[in-house]
Amino acid sequence: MRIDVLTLFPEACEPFFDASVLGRAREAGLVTIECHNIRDYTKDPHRKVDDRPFGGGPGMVMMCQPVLDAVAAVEGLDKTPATRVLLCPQGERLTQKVAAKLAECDRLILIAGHYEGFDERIRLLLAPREISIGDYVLSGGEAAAMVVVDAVVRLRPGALGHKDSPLEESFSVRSDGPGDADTWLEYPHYTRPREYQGLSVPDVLLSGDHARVRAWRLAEAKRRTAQRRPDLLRDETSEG
Ligand code: 6GU
Repeated sequence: MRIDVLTLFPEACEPFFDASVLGRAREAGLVTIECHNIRDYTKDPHRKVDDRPFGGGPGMVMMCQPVLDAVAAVEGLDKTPATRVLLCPQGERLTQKVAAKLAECDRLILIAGHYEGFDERIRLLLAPREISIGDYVLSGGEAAAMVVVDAVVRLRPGALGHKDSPLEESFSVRSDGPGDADTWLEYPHYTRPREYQGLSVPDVLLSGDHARVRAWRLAEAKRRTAQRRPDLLRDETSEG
């Protein structure tokens, strides 16, 4: 898989892509991640990438030319057709299902904006998939791009050491999950020591009885989901 990230702040993204699971996936050749500075593609003598909005109002708007030329140039670096993703608060909410869909792509181009937003013609000309990571405002799309890359790459075969681990987690798509969401929150975990400040590990986890352990974990996952995220138990088709 190849991922190109277009941003005004590649230096903010690069260290994140070098660490942990992502860093190992890159070293293992499972994914190629390249960051590109949109400012490198401006034709403006002052290297401008943003301008004031027509009609007035606060903030600045990302201009068409630098973004569109950057996308064209970066797409041309590799003949594999790319799925274009624009990070913006108006986009579709990132969920595990969306991440799983993106993880099926051979190539992604993520476009992270800054300032008030993108000139609307960028949307019209690129017809990108638009993704938001939640209902809050970030100063720019960089953090969102990092979130998307992390959520996607860890789903690629071989990215996690233990083959089954993505399936066991919260928000993973599971056949035994509730409704269309197919998700439970994760059950509680314990590691050594058996007792810490008077708090003991539940006996069932020390029993060596794998069937009992599985049943306990499933019951705990359901209990947590009902308590903390009842919205996940609702069938998606019944939502307004
Ligand atoms: Cl993708 N961008 C910005 N600027 N803010 C956000 C977001 C993206 N997702 C949630 N908030």
